[in-house]
Amino acid sequence: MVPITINGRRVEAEEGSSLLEACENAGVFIPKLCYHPALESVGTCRLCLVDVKGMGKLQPSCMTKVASGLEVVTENPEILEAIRANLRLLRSRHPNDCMTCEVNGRCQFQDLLYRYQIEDKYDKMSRIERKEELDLSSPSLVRDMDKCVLCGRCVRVCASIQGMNILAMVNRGSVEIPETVFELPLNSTQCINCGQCATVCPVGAIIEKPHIHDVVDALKHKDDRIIIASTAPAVRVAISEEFGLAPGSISTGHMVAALRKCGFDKVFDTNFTADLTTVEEANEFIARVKTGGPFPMFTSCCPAWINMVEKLYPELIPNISSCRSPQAMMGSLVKTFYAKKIGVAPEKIVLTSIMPCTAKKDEIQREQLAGDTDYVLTTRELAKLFRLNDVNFSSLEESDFDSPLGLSTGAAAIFGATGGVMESALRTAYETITGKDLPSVDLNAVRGLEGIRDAVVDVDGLKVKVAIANGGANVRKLIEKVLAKEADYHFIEIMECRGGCVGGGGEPKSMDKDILPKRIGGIYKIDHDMKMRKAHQNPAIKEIYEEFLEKPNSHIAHDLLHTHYHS
Ligand code: HC1
Ligand code: SF4
Repeated sequence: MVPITINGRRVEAEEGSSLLEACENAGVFIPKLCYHPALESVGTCRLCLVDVKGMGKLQPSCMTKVASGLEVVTENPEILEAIRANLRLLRSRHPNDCMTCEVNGRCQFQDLLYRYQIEDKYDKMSRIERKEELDLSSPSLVRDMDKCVLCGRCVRVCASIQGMNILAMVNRGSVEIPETVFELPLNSTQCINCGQCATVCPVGAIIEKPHIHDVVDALKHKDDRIIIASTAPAVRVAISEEFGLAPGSISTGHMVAALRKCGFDKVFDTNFTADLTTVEEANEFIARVKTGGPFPMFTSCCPAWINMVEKLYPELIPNISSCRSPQAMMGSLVKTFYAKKIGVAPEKIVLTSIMPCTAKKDEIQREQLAGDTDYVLTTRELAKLFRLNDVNFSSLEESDFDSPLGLSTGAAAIFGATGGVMESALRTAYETITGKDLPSVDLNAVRGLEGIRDAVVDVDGLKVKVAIANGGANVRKLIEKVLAKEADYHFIEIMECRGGCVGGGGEPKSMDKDILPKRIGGIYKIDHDMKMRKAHQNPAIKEIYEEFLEKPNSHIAHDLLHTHYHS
């Protein structure tokens, strides 16, 4: 740490870190649009300008490094005028439909316009004068480049974190906007629908394809239909941030209560089917061990990963576990097992899945799964639904999930964090193979936030080599190694988003650089505090096998819980 002066106040800051971070750590507001803590800084929006003594003209603080003795001013008339001029320019090309925009009230640009009082007399555009075509082609995302503020965050996240390079800045008159290759509709590119571009977008230029309006409509006009929600492992933690709670806080009971308040007839838990996935997947792995492969076996629950394999690495299709994702298993069980159990036609059930993920919107439209899950709301959309219903989130009395698809173990909770699907599968595979209790339930070797991790797990003398990758660019690195035969793993967990589902493309937008470890902390706490921490011990899972599914990998289990892939 070195001493610097910010607005006449002496503070300590980390040498070599950015001045922007030093100012924010000191509680000094810095306006910004192109800066994002997860991305490399580029200094293009010219909003984070500061006056550094001895440096002449104003400097972008995101690109200026902290050095001992630096004297910085963040507010003076010259800085203010420069910021306002840059905002006015952006404002002049921005549409005027904030009132009905999907990110109204959650927009970093809107906040800045308000803070700096940039009036609309500079507005030259209305919705009628659309400049760029609205891209509705993707099942997961909507691109409205009229709303783009040219920050380039989507381009950087897609290239450097996801390793996909779907978007690039191209010239459009006097400005550069993010475009797809050959300006193709998003769905005609190799986009994997991960939605990371939407999570870093400071405005509404890239958003999840909204299902919220359909869900609101279904809840309003129920008729004789049963409206069901099912919630993913990662949502119960991240939803807290939308209601002012500390990142990492666990809101399971409040979330369930809020869903009931919105009018859902039943609230099921995707964690239940995460346990089911574990049992099916562990048994599939054991079967592969017995029959010699093919190895490595890859997990299959991340739909962006499935998209990546089908589009870029089709030769790996035989290696992907045939298990449907927990979301898809819930869909098929609700429309078969549950519909039968309550004596209702499947068409009379509307199932909404609440996911931290945009690719899950794509997944429900896959040919084999179509019709099972009706809608997918992201965590962001869920928060919007709660606000629309005047839910006073934290003051609600906590509620529990409904049975029979609502009971889960700690092993399901950790599906929401990178390494969790692997850890859960290993807990079950170990005990199924050896018939013995695991020496320790916590398999710390597979936890962490590094992009690629590996471990050797001793299963009664059988050395199982496992690997875990999170974040598309890391995934691609690991896959290239596997394809080059430089790695001989037996089992690999893949999550396309950094941190796993807690960092999904549908999660609340966050400018907290430690957001992933905070959310992951909440996920492991849920597991740690549970009595049942192994999927195969879940009594509701045992029951559904006895009553309906017979045994893991049975014929009916294959029909309802497994799937196939195509290039
Ligand atoms: Fe995930 Fe999964 S853990 S994919 O990360 O296997 O989205 O949370 O719901 O389906 O259960 C996401 C999270 C989620 C599935 C489960
Ligand atoms: Fe890139 Fe993912 Fe956005 Fe597609 S969804 S453009 S792959 S960041």
